[in-house]
Parts: sequence; structure tokens; C-alpha cells
Amino acid sequence: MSPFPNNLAEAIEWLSSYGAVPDGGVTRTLYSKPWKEAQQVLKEWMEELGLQTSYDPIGNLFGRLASKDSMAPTILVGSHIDTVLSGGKYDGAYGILAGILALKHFKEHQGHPKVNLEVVSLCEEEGSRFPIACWGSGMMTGIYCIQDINGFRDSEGICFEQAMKEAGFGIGEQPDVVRSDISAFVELHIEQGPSLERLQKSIGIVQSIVGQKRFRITVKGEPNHVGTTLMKWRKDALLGAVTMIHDLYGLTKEYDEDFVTTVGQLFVEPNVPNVIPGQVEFTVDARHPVNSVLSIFCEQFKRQFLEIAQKLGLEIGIEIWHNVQPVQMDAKLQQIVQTICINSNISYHVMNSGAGHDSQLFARMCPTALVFVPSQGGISHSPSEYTSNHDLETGLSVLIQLLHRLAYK
Ligand code: HGY
Ligand code: MN
Ligand code: MN
Repeated sequence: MSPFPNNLAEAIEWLSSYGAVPDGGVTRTLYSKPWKEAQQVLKEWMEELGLQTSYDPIGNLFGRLASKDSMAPTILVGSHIDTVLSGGKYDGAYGILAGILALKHFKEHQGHPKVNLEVVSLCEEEGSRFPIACWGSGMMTGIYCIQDINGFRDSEGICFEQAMKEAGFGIGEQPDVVRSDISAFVELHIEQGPSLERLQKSIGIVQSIVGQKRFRITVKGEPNHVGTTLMKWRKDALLGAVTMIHDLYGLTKEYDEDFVTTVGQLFVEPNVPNVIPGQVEFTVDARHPVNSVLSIFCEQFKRQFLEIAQKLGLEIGIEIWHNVQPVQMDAKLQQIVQTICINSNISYHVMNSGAGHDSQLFARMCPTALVFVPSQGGISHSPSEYTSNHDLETGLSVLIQLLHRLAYK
């Protein structure tokens, strides 16, 4: 009896066991043990299905259904294998598993495609372990280069290069991660928001993805004794940080409701009750569909932070570590998906994505399509993330029709 799944619902449960954590979520960060195991079992499954598998030097995993035409370009379908900490079972995984099942369908029923079809399990998108996001797609599109990860360490001090090497990867002399043969990228993904459920639509056809800027803010004060240091003598890094964060959320209210900003991570040192915090590090994630609005907001909050630091006698460091522009998805591919939905009597909604995706990077290299299925309650990046089997299968049926149109017609 094959250890591999027979359908999408089984595949989601099967893959989510790699990195399963007690609260019911999944933690599968770049180059970690569960990450490596997940990539390896996906490789073995694709080989059993008769796909040609390969890794590139940084750990992107591919399964190929080749055309007979050796000069043919490649249509890439897939998503990312990594997750946030205690994330859901569907974010990223769904796009990979649906891609594998689509190629399984074509191998069994359609034979060789006119162009190569490849499913990719991209090594990293979330930015959960190291301060870089979309590492897999960023290297494949040439937006990143290997030097971009120099000096990066995770929260346990493990350096990026060491983690990559211990997982069995690393750039040789020729970092041949950039792909020039990709003629289109297709990503099937959960919406991670409430729109499709609220509108009772089965498919989201993404027209654009918001711009995103992520910052690391370091506030330095003076650690001191809480009992003997009068308030007027203090250089309290945490007081500075909470004042900045309060003002950041206040500033957001001056913008339209499409503007979202979040402080998701905060570290206090030395983080003990009877020492005035000497240093605080926190993150700012800011997003908006229009890049100029996003830039103006970021300039404003940085000015505010500097004023607060000066007033409280603190030092401040502001470092941007993820900066992606808003991007349009390919109009022709959107049109094809729309026609597929109409002909199949599948309800759809043309929409923007507030979540970032690997499609954002591929769209700068080739025509790209991002297709959503509903998220129950709009919840994602949580153990409660859920999409019904019916919605998963509807997404797969649209994906199969789209890839058939692109690779067999
Ligand atoms: O953060 C995001 O938008 C994506 O889920 N990585
Ligand atoms: Mn995500
Ligand atoms: Mn994702």
C-alpha cells in the first residue's frame, strides 16, 4: 500500500504532519528538520508519480512533466513549503499539493505537454526564521543574490549559511538558481481573508497584490535598577517602544482602510521585572495597494519614531528588511481563469490580495496568475486555518483547466 495520499484532503493532512505542533498548528521553517523531511517526502511522492524531480542549490524542489520539444519553455506551478510559527495546514502547502495532483492528472490522462510543466515547492516565503522573505522565488527570479543573506542569523543565533549547508544545500561556484526558461507562473492559494466567504464565491481571481515594507526597529536606553532610579532619570527603552507603537497605530487611522500596519514581534532585554529595559527590538509590517502611499506613511512613522527617541534620550535603529512593490497579475491569464469559471459555472470574484505571495516576485519575471479559494472565517496564519474539501477541489479543477489550456492547447 502506497504511503502517499490519494487525494487533496488526504494530502493536506499528510503534509501537515511534518512540523505539526501541540496547538494543532504547523511550524515548518526554512532548513529545519520538518522542512527537510517535508521536501524529501514530496520528492519521493513525485518520483512515484513518474515526475522528474530535482532540487536547486538553495532547496527549491521541482517535479517536471517534460515536453517532447527540448526547446520548449516551462510553465511553473506551485507555492511555498515553509510556514509561520504555528501556522495553518493550507498556506503554501495547498498550492504545492494541487500542483502535484494536477501533473499526476496530466501524466495519467494527457501524456506529454507541448511545453514543460513543473511543480515547485518553494523553499521559503514567510520570513519566519531569518530576516528575509520569498527566498526561494527571490533567488529564482534574480531579485535576490546569495550575498543578500550574509550575516543573517535566526533567533537562536544560527547563521543562515550554516543552516542551509546542514540541510544539504548551498551555492557552489555557479549559483545557477535563476531560471530563464519560465514562461508563466501559476499559484493556487487560500485567500487568507474573509472576502470570498462573505461574497459566497468559490474562486478569487487576483488582479493585484499589495506592496509590503517590513522593518526591524531597535530602541536602546539604559538598563538600571527599578527601585533606585527616579522616573526623571530613566532611559527606558520599553517606554520609548510602546510610545512609538501607540503613535504608529494612531497614524494608520489617518489613512484609508486599505492601509494595514502591524507590530508582530517584540523582544525586551534583559526582560526581567526589576530592571529598566535597556533595549527593545520590534518589527513593523506596513502594506497598501499604492506604493507612493506606502512610502509616505513609512517616512512619517520613521520621523515620529526619531522624535520620540530624542525626547526620551534613547538611541534608535530603523532597518528595512523586506520591501516589495504592489504588483499586477497578468491580465490575459486572469481572463482565461474568468472564462474557465464562467464555462464551468463556478462563482468567482476579481480581487486584490492583502497577503504577500511568491507570485509577487514571479510577476516581475513572467506572466503570473494567482487564484484563491475561500478561507473559513477569513482566518489564516493560525491553527484554525481551514478550507473545505469542496472548495479545495474546486480550486484544483480550475487549476487543471488553466494548465491544460496553457500546456496542451
Ligand atoms: O505575510 C504574508 O502576507 C504572507 O502570508 N507571507
Ligand atoms: Mn503566509
Ligand atoms: Mn502563503
